[in-house]
Amino acid sequence: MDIKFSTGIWVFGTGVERFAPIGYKPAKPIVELIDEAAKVEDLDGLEFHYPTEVNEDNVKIVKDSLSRYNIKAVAIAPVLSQEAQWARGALSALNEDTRRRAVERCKKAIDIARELGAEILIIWPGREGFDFPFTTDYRKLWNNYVSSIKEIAEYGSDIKIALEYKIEDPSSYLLHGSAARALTTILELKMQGIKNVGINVEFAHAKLAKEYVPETIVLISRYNALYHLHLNDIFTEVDLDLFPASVHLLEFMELLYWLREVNYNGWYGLDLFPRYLDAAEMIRQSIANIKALIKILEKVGWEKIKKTIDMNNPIESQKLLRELLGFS
Ligand SMILES: [Mn+2]
Repeated sequence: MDIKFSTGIWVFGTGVERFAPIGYKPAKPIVELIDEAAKVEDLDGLEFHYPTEVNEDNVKIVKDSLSRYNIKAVAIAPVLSQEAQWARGALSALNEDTRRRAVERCKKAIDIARELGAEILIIWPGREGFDFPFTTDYRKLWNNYVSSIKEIAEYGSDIKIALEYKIEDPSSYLLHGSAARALTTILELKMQGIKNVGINVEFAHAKLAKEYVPETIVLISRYNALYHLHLNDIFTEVDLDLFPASVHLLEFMELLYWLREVNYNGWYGLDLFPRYLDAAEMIRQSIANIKALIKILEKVGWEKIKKTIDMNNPIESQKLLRELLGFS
């Protein structure tokens, strides 16, 4: 299996979090971050936020720097959550000026994506929802959100618009809490002839939605909507972007099996939060985890795994689990 790995340039950031408000590491210029990323073997692509990481002023330098290292720009993610102006929503904002600003930001992010040759626009609808009961006309909220996505998808008809669902945080309640909820927007727009909206599945966000990620991948693939992946892991409720497969090992193995089975040929994106760890080393170990699991799957044999699944027999599947763990 030939896998292309990407990561967010934000992974090389300072590590600012709720309980470390100034971070753990010094801030560095974007070009230095790309220099660091280039040192990671097997990393073929990078993802950027617009306008905080890449913007009209630095896009040329970023482009030069990427081409010098032969790194591909994979995705641009417009900042729609981490600023006070989006406190009461961005693409779904009930305030029309705010909503217009959010849509315009996404269009500018698409321009940047085109300039860098990135094929994906990641929309993380982290403020598309509400915070308190009895405050919101949910009809207006959904109408605004879906028409914003429609306008963005029409503007970027050559770009894949990938919705990254999450159940809550930073807003208290989010419209796209699960894959199925994101699919309602995708299918509604499909019925209107818009075919470039899909999903970026973040492993930890799927776990927060109580999904079993291998099945989620299959559901999304039914609608040709699996556009991108943000691989990581999580213990229970707090989204700290841990090493992929470091907690949900067997689920991760089955996920990798099903990604192959649905012929996913997109990027294996890594959305990690190294905090006090060295970012390059966390990415290296994450890639090594995934590669090792694929090696195990190959060793046990894709055909054998398929046959076991097709038996639909829980007893036989336990034997397979032990074989995958090296106990047979
Ligand atoms: Mn993510």
